[in-house]
Amino acid sequence: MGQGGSIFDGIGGSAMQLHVAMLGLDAAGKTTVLYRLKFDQYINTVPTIGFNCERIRMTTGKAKGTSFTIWDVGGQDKLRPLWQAYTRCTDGIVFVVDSCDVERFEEVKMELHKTARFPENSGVPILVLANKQDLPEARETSEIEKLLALHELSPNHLYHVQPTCAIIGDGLDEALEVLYEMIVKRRKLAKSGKGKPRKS
Ligand SMILES: Nc1nc2c(ncn2[C@@H]2O[C@H](COP(=O)(O)OP(=O)(O)OP(=O)(O)O)[C@@H](O)[C@H]2O)c(=O)[nH]1
Ligand SMILES: [Mg+2]
Repeated sequence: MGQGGSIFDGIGGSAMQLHVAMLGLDAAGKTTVLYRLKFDQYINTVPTIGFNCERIRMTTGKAKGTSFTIWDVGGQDKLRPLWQAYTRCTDGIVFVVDSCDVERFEEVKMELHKTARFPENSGVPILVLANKQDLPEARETSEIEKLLALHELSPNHLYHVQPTCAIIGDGLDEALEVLYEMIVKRRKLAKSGKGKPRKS
């Protein structure tokens, strides 16, 4: 959860500190996303064994001034049992998907729903990055949303699917803006004690 103070500090304001776990199968593009956001350039990656962590400060839009601390966790199957530890007490989950890797969509779906079902992740907003949209065989976001059965997520999860290309950074700023909005919406709903709509 955000560092310091009550979880409601900064609602509608500009100085929130948000913690986000970035998950997804190996080679989906998580580390490329992280370094693109942090350094505003393409950085060649190697498979992550363990995790990378960077703080990204938003400089434009509604989220201006907000800092996202993003934990990018290795996606190889032997590392996936670690995911649960990184999603504990996060404000949001970013799930990166290789939009071309059709053979593994079923595996992505299983891992995503497993993560969403952890009791500590109940109601945590989920941002799906439909990455590698620069490649001709990339599936569209509407198809990915359907194949991952996002409508089957518990109704208390806000979610959004964003098309991205981490190599050049397309869609990433917009994605964080939507994540910010979902987190703010969740907090406002929690504060008012009202039910939670499912889509951003
Ligand atoms: N064409 C294309 N390639 C991408 C994109 N994003 C990442 N890649 C490539 O995909 C490969 C894997 O990227 P990584 O960022 O290392 O993947 P990862 O999800 O961190 O993988 P693990 O650390 O093993 O979990 C690299 O060769 C990247 O250059 C993209 O948007 N388009
Ligand atoms: Mg990585």
